[in-house]
Amino acid sequence: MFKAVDKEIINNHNLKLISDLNSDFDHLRKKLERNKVNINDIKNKIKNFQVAVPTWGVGTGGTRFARFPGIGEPQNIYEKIEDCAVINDLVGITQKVSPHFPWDNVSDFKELKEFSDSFGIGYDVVNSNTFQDQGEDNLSFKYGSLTNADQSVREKAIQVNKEAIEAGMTLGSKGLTVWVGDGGNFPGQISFSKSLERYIESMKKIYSNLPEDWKVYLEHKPYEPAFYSTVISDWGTSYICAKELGEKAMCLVDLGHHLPNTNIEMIVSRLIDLNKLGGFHFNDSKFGDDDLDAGSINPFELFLIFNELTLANKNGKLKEISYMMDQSHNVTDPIESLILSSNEIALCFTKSLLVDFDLLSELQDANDTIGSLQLLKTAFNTDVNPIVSMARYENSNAIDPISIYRSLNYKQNKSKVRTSSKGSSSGIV
Ligand code: RM4
Ligand code: MN
Ligand code: MN
Repeated sequence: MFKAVDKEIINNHNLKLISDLNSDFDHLRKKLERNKVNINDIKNKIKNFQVAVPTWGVGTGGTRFARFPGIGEPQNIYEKIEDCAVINDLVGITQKVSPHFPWDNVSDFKELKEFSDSFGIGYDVVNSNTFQDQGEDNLSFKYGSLTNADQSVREKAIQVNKEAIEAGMTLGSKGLTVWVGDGGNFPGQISFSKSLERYIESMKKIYSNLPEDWKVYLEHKPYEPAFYSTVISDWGTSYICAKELGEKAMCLVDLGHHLPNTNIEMIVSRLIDLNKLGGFHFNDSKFGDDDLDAGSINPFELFLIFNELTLANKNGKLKEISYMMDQSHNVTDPIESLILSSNEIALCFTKSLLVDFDLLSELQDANDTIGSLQLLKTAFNTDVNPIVSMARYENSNAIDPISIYRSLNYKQNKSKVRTSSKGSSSGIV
């Protein structure tokens, strides 16, 4: 901690803001007390909250049309870790990163772990990439990876996942997320039935390579890159596969992986009740898998998701959940986006802690529709910034992370030592 951002700079900045924060916090404390809500209990929960940063998220993303590189952007996993450490030194709730393989492959993972340890950065769930070709052989993922008609291509995709598990073991991860781009672009292109069968067969082989204390997270997505059908298209398919695989297999909900207007909070509730909710990829979207910053478009939805989680936790139904962001930053400095997004996520979690779920249950049973909605809206409309900022302050992080970050001129300085990537090739990351 505080290798990427000097602690003194944070302290000096905080000194200028603490008096205003104290009075805002006190005002909110009194307000919440009227509803018998103890602000310090909530603050302590926020101080312990964590959400992982995707390593691919600190690189500048692109669209299908072009990629416009940002200045001083990281070129390899070491530089990505440096950027992630800047974020964490400022916000403190992003102590882990979620790496992507083979994108983040290195020759010596022990050395990488020592490097990230020195920045106070650990590893959350690892991700495998079988959605683009790799290696010199002729085994292409063009027509699918784990579900490809050709067994040798399937074996190659299984091998990519095994290698991701091995890398993750050295790095201290405890899980693997599998998202496949497999599917079809045209009616008749693939057999729905055979591809699902092959997926399960391939996943069983990956599953058998999981260490005892690991989980595998299955990520569904309705379209893209396949536009007519995807093999793991929705949470129901994901659930069926997770169930078939066994206890270590869980479902992962990427918020952007739903068609517009899907009720994601209800999916979350269902997966909790079915004991198969394993993790999240937080982001936001207007149309589909836009990978926009969490909470930027529909913060109410994010709040409603946390509402389900907080309720389930209260009822003893919630197991360990991996919270991760999955965003692509095309027009912003990724560091700023990830700081803001982690804050949005923490804010929505905080607001969910304000809800009186016993009262909500009474209102629901009394068919008091407006009363129920009002209860949720009151929590959602409460400005809980003083709680989240105070949690950061008490954890020795920044009260106002973005303004400190801007004062550092970090990317300008990095651009002098980092080689710049040219070109405008397309791509999501
Ligand atoms: C996919 C999916 C995966 C992510 C890749 C980069 O759409 O969300 O989780 O690893 O993008
Ligand atoms: Mn995702
Ligand atoms: Mn995605």
